[in-house]
Amino acid sequence: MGQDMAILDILHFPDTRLRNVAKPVAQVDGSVRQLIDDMFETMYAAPGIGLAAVQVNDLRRVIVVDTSEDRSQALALVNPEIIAKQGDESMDEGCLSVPGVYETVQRAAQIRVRALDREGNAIEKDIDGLLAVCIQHEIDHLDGKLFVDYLSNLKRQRIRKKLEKDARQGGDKTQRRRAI
Ligand code: GNR
Ligand code: NI
Repeated sequence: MGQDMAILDILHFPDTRLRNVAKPVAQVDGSVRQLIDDMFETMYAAPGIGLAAVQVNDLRRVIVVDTSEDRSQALALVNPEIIAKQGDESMDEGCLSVPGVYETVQRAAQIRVRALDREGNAIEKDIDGLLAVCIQHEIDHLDGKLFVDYLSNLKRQRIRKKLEKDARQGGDKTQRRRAI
């Protein structure tokens, strides 16, 4: 019965579908687990350290992350919520939906996250470092927000023009690098 995994197409800024706000998942069923598995395959293939369902044009509140070097820390979060945050952290960020662009963004340094896992169990975790930054970046995607929204209008406009040019030239050429 198990369906094969699939690599999904990732939307690129300034695609307006990246501005959609995802809807809560009512039940973690087989179709949600299939989405999670496809998202992991897509994220690892890219390669990236996180992926939100909105990036593959699915409007369910689902994210996957793995900031390990050896793909040993896979974490899927359904309906993730940040219930507490503390401190500030500046990090260079990239995004699979904004290929080839890396800019510094300031976010909370430590977060407490509440979510459902792949089995539908409620979990709560204290998280810091790169994983905390990544989860904040992914939850932003579920709310239609991109890391370029934290930059100046001028910078964002330059990035938009560059990506529109890349798209015209049929370029996915900048994407094959881990966006960290
Ligand atoms: O692969 C990714 N790397 C990354 C680096 C710093 C901060 C956030 C990220 S997430 C990004 C993958 C992605 O676009 N997820 O939405
Ligand atoms: Ni992203």
